[in-house]
Amino acid sequence: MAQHRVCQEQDDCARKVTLSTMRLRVLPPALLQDPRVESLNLDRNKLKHVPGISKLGNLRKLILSKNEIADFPEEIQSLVHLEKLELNQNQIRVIPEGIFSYLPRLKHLRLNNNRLSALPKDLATCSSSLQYLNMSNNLFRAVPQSVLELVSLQELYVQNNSLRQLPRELFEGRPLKMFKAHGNPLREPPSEVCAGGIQQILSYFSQLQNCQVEEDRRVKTMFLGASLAGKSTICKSLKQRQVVLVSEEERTVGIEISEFHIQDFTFLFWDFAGQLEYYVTHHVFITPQALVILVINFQKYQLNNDIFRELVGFWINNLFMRVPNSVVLPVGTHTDCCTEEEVEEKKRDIMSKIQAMLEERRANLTHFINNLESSEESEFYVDQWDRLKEMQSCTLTILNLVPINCTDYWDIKKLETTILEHVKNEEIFPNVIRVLPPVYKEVEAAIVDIVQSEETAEYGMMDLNHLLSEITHREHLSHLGTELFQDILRYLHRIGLIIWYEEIKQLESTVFLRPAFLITMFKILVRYHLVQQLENISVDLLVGEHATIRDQSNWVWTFKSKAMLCQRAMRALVKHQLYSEGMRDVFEEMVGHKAKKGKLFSLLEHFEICLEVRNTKDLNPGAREFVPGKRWETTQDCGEAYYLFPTYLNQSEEVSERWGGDHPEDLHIRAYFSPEIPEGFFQRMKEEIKTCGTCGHRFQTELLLPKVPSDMEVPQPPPPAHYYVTSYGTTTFGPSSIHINRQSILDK
Ligand SMILES: Nc1nc2c(ncn2[C@@H]2O[C@H](COP(=O)(O)OP(=O)(O)OP(=O)(O)O)[C@@H](O)[C@H]2O)c(=O)[nH]1
Ligand SMILES: [Mg+2]
Repeated sequence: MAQHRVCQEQDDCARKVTLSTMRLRVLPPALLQDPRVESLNLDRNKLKHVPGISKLGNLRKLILSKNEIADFPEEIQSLVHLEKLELNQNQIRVIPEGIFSYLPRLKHLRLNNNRLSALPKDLATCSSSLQYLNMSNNLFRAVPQSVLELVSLQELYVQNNSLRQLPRELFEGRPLKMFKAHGNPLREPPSEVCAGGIQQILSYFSQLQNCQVEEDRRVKTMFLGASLAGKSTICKSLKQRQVVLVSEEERTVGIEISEFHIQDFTFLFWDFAGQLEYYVTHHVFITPQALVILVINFQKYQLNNDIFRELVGFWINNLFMRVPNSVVLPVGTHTDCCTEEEVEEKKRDIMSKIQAMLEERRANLTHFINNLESSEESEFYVDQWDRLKEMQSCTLTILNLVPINCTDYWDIKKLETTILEHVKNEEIFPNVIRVLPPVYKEVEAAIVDIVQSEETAEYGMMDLNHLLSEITHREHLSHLGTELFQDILRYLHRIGLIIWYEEIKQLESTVFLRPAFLITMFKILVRYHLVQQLENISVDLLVGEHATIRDQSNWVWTFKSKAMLCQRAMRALVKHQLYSEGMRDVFEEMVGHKAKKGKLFSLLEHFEICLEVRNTKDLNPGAREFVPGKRWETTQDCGEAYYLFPTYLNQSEEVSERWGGDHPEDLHIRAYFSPEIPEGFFQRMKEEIKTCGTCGHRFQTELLLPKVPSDMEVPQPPPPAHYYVTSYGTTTFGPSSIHINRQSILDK
């Protein structure tokens, strides 16, 4: 039956056979009768064994990916001409000795996504041929010796294993061009160094040579949770070693950063504001490998799902999205306002609901992975599949909830002891200890010194070269080269001590020595009561921006109704803040003017907090109604740059008035394009959407967006594209993707 689907090509006598996705459990006997086959693709079947494969002695390429192989097929040793072997996505635990020594031509070997913890010694016999090795997503605790002997390797993938150390030999004397190691508990070199690429790793090892290595024990600790939970109270009390009562009026604005030491551990506390308005900028600063202290007010907590979602579930979901492998310590505060029984009950309830969330996520991921795997067109979803698999491999570690009364120092002390116990536990925090060459610490100390110096401006923003020259003025660092300096900066950026966005063109030569300054900048524009801030702009400031009172009321109206701020309004808001905080000289650099974009705008756009809108009139709800299929007149560019803050788009009355209220069966899609709308996106959106990937329903969609008139002949749209929309997650359209937040599809 399978034979008619066998695609056989005669290509210069080389025979290729493709038998993918055919649910094969055994090899078709006919296949084994043709020893001329040189390329055999058997991926995505249900094979457990491949008896008889040795008959295909001319095979150069054998693909057995995504099957159910648990025992390595020993017959492969007979395939002496093999150049490419792919056994990824199986369940192989062991590869016996004496296979690879028969495969002297092997160039390409994929073993990723198995259960391997070791490789056979004789893999080294492929040393002159093997160029590509993928051993990612396995259980390796160390790089096998035989891999170190593969001197021809050009690409090596070891990500998502349990590696703690990478041997220096791995990077020396071989033409390695591509190396990936993320998702390992690396301490030597630390993963922040590995993320910098092969050059940075090499530089790290050369620095380590001939010097005393130092161990750095540092934990970035993020305090998350709703407002009034007690985050700042805990932070301050831990730091000051006494109960510090924060008043109810003293809400944290943005994020506050402080340093704290317990024994030889350094904690960088990031105290996040819990008020809703700040949530949009938090993601910029929520970084992996941190300890997350999730603070829950037990006085407010009730045993119902809504409260759970608000005080706990929301944050857990955020962590899933941003840093799915973090360690979370839930802390229940205000226990003095509850009875002992209540505390126990709430603790049990929270822990079991979090576990249920983890379980649901696991089940969802499995469900989506199975859907993709059984899809007829699964080859289109390789990227999504990889992403889902990666998500499946990492999950939050939830520590046991600690109930405390913040007004009692003994409870604060108890929390401190618990935190220390956890960070000392290598199973939970394998990354806390990092082995560093002394120069890393020296540069860090020099930077801390510069930050504290009176000559350094309050905002701590410095040009890259200026910073280097400041550092090299110090005698012991006078030989520091640019490259090593940048490597160390990259490391300090990743651990959160400084901020250097080298990937943003406009900011590549700017180092923020005080991350808090950026938070100050963000919170001027992303904060509660922004309307009042706009209304309170003084006449002097308005005059400075050549604006009138009428302009000001327009700004307020545009902001309230369209969530947009024009550049002058933003300048006035920022000016007020920076001038009052004595940072006048940095104003122009941050906000720019009509002709030049300021650094603040580059940042806000980079983190997708706002979007520049040039054609604001197009978004005017007063525009005449669009009739599908008809052309629509665009308006002229209005001159001044406007910025749209999607997070403030919460006034829906005007839209409801014109378009009617929302209906539960509406399909809600939020499409977010950055930097521009992908070519042909709307043409494709108007085509038939075939099937929902989750429920299997067929449905159609029509996008209510106008055609922009064009004088030129409009080319015919491409033939209908088929794509899937799943009930959550990201759906890919060509090179771009849209994220679907919520939808309800009825089969009509
Ligand atoms: N009785 C009692 N009061 C507490 C406890 N923990 C915190 N508080 C009080 O609760 C209020 C809020 O505490 P904060 O530490 O400011 O809360 P937060 O989580 O930092 O809030 P945001 O900064 O708005 O996100 C303060 O008035 C604290 O004194 C506690 O365990 N018992
Ligand atoms: Mg606070």
